[in-house]
Amino acid sequence: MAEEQQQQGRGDTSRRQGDRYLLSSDDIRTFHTNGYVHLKGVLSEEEMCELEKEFMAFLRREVPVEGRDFCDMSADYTKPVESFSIINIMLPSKYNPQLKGNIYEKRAASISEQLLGPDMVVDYDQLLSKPPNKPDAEFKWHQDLAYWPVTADTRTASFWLAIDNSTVENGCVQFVPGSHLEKSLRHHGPLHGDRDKSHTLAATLTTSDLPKPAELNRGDATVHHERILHGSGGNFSSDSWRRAWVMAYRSKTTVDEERRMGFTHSHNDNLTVLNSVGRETQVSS
Ligand SMILES: O=C(O)CCC(=O)C(=O)O
Repeated sequence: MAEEQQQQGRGDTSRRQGDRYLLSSDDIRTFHTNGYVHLKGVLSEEEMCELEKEFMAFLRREVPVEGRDFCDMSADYTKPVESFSIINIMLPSKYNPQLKGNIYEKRAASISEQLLGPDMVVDYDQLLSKPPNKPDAEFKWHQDLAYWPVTADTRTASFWLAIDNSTVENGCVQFVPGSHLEKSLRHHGPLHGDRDKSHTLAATLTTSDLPKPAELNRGDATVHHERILHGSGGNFSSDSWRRAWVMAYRSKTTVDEERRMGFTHSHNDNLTVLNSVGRETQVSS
């Protein structure tokens, strides 16, 4: 324990050990108790610069991305690309396979293993950007599991890596601590009435839900549980982007099960499978 405190006191360079990032027992406890944990300095500035170059190639549309995998999570599919408020790029490492095995992926693998065990593999990745001056760039409250099909093992470590400093002003993610412990998923409805019009699902908060903003510095990451309620507000900053690189680790068995159903997390997937919220709603009603 004294050693952990020393490590934290020294800052985070000592927690990065080659491809690994060392968690403290406190980090592990926080993830399981609150449903998310904030990890400082998961990547160095030099490592961030390399990743940012790849990120920008997608934003400049130099890497072709198919159909709905380039979309706006705050709007329906008819909104013109030039005015997107939450630019969402699904599966960057499918569209640029050279991204596979990057340093972020490796550190995230080591963190997932410490949190959830040795059988975790990458399920999907995603790039999310809110340009400045986008008050409508709201990512609606949701639980990730509501988006996914029913599988036997739901364990997930979802990483959200800050490419820019992320603040309440530019629309950082907010989590409702402890909400992952509820027995059933909340009710989620399609934001635009129909999943064919937009991929986005939305849940509503109750007065007893107390969201906590996760303000991160560039290179920090949060890791969250598949059932935690989270969302984010608009970007009210006049000059700051809010870019994030998301990566989700799930068990190999679960990823194999999803793929057998034809579910890849692409927004071009044919949604014939019942998602988890549909199943839990049916079971509980
Ligand atoms: O970036 C956001 O605002 C939301 C991201 C999110 O929902 C997620 O990473 O699961």
